[in-house]
Amino acid sequence: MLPKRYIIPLVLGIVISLHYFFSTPSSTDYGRLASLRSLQEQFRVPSFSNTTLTTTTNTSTTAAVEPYPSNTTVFQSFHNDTQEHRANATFVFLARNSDINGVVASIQSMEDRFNKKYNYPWVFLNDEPFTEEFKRCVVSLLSSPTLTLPRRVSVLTDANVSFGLIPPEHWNQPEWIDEDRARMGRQKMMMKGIIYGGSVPYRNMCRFNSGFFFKHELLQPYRYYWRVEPNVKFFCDLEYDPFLYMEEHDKVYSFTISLEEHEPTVPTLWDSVKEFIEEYPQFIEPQNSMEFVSNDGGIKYNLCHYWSNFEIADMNFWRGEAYTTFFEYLEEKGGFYYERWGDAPVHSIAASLFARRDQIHFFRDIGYRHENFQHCPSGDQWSQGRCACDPQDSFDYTDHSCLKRFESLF
Ligand SMILES: Nc1nc2c(ncn2[C@@H]2O[C@H](COP(=O)(O)OP(=O)(O)O)[C@@H](O)[C@H]2O)c(=O)[nH]1
Ligand SMILES: [Mg+2]
Repeated sequence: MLPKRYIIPLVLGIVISLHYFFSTPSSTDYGRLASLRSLQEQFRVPSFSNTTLTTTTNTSTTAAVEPYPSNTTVFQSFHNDTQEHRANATFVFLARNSDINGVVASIQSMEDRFNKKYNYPWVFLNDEPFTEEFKRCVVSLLSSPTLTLPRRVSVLTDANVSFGLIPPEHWNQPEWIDEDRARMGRQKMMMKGIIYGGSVPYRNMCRFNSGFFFKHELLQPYRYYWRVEPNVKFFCDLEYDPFLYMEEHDKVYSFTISLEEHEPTVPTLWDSVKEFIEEYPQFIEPQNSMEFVSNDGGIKYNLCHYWSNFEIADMNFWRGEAYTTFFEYLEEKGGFYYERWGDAPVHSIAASLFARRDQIHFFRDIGYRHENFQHCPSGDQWSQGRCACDPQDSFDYTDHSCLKRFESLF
């Protein structure tokens, strides 16, 4: 008979051993649950209980980041990182909760044609908190075995999806804007039938995309981004990494479609640009591409811009001194609200003035559609990319395209 005093330690020992044995991966359900719980803690994986998605808050930031409120959630998704060298890059998706169907369609298209092989992360931004439903939808889509290869659901690596809230001061119309003047501007534009002419949220969005998105906490770790919008289509397989292309060829900005802006949205933008050039000549790149945005050496704006709903670009360019000074200069003019300055002309003018012309790239092989225009590759690029678009239906050399002007730079 075992003496009584040995019984309790013995029982305790057996219990501890059993827990250890069953907690190791690939044993029983009990083990799966225990190791899943520790993974969740380690990687902040969302836990699904019945129909509720519970999330954890990401408070980790990199150095020199503004102290934003803890407003972001980060999920580790189930991607398998197969590529050896990847760029420091992410997708950026600004969206409203109500955009969810269009968001799903765009993610599906991007994953299918490119990202299933590369597994770059996704960052979603919103001026309102994303709903649990929005997040659940996106997270489950990005970890769905039906979306891409089954391997992706089982291997946990460093690709992730994160959801961030935009700080109000980066989004809302600033206090110092004269609202009476802004209202008059909106009314004038509405009378002219200009698209989004009466919308304040649209103006917030344009200003945010011009000067703030790259300051968001969730984008601090990254250098390159690919902007994606709801309901866009990627028509062709992409067999190489455009982020790496940007990095290896020293590109800072790229596009697929370029066109002319509605003049009434930017009546005084070019005056401000000219003032800026006079005040800060040191920021103008000697090998600039002024001819893309002006037909007369800078006297007038020709309205050409790169369509910014598609952008693959280098955030260091936006974070640099030239663009920071430029954006602040434009911001002070109030034109984002008194007029309706778009992020597309603002980005395009900056890229034309502060970057070398050879640092701007036309991704001819990326088939892309955002209503109402598309770029469809042709010839070998069309067949090799298995493009699902009509090469005859491409905006490239139509009347209001600026592609010819871009090509004439070289
Ligand atoms: N969170 C948020 N996103 C917005 C808002 N307005 C526009 N967006 C996003 O900004 C991008 C551009 O808006 P969109 O409606 O597509 O404008 P369009 O492409 O110029 O017609 C899209 O990704 C939208 O989801 C808004 O008020 N809040
Ligand atoms: Mg859009």
